[in-house]
Amino acid sequence: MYIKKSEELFNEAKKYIPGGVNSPVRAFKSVGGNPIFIAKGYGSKMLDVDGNEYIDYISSWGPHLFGHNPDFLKSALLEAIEASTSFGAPTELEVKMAKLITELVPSIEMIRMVNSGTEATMSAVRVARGYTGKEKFIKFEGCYHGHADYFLIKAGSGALTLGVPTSPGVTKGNAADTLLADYNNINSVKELIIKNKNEIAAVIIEPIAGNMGVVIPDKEFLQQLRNICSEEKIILIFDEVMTGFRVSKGGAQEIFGIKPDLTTFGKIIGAGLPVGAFGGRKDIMEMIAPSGPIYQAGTLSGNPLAMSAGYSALSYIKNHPEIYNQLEEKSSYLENGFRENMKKLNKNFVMNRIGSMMCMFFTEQPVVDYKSAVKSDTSLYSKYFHEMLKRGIYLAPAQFEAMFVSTAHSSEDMDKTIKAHYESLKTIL
Ligand code: HOZ
Repeated sequence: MYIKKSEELFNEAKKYIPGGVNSPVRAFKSVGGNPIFIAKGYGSKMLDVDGNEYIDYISSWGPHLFGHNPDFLKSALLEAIEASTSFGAPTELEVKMAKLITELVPSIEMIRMVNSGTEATMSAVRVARGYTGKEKFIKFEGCYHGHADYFLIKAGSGALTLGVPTSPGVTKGNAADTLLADYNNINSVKELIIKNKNEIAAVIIEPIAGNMGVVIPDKEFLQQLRNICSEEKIILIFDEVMTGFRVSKGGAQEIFGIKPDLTTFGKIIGAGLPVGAFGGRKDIMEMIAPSGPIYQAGTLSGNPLAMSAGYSALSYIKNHPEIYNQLEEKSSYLENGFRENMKKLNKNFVMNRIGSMMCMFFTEQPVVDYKSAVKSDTSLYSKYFHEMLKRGIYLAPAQFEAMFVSTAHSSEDMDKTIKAHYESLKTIL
């Protein structure tokens, strides 16, 4: 593998961009080595600037359900671009998009578009606070909800990977209103509620965690969370930035049959363009300006390019519900292949998978929360990552992330991946 141009670009980038990248995880800091710079993507593959081809399992961190650049997406974008890139005024497409999302996700009665998952989660918490008149909220250790100050406390994803789960720059005041519970542990939530009686506005959770690696919730845990929130008049927010439209048409809430009060979405509803949204109960959403007093705004919110891309992808999902069976088949094929490999190597590393999101942890003990996730041997993950990369398989350059399968992954891609997995493990163990 030859990566000279990537290396040169990275050196140049470091002079002008902090750490050479515009988002930390992609810098390869936790796995070592230099990031590869990407020239283009097509279907299940990406090509780097040095001409190396990879099977892509990052899928732009989730949104590429159909791989890179499916035809319907290209035509939608080309058509939209003819009509201008931005108006800062309402368009018909925004109405169609909002209506379509409310059809696909029944808990959403009204929705507001924003420009990223971070904006969606921070706005959802503001709305929950404004609606309830309370200030504190509960998040779970290892869950990541973007980079608003009050979320960067024991956060997952890059914050966890880079060893700064609680970031400098977050004020004590901000941190004081963020209460931390343990994932899959309802008693930890109950204790916080008792200690902070009538002070908690919201509980925010990734209903399937994807930012401490993939961690699957116990259905009973989610159900009890729903019940307590209703009893205590606390707004339950499902952060479905990763899981929305990926694990099923209606997200994790559909799989587990639980209705949150508010839901947040990210890049997937723009098919990879910069977009996010939050929505839910009408009585809560109507509190937002201009219909209510809680302020939230954005010039590029509902941007025509993002809406056009998103509408084409969500319409495709609506008209092709069979894609979720395809994703399940492909992902279970990969999982089984990986498990077979481990058997041959006498290893029983944890493979957490739900639909097309999965993750292998380098530990043999079940991974159900942050504390068990961090037991994974991350130095082994780094070696594994580089061995896979050498064999043309592009995984997340960090243990505490997910692997995303798309409908574009072919049987040939998957067999190549399973073979690379075996050879990589054999090399590093
Ligand atoms: N926060 C993203 C993963 N959960 C990574 C974003 C990126 O580097 O693009």
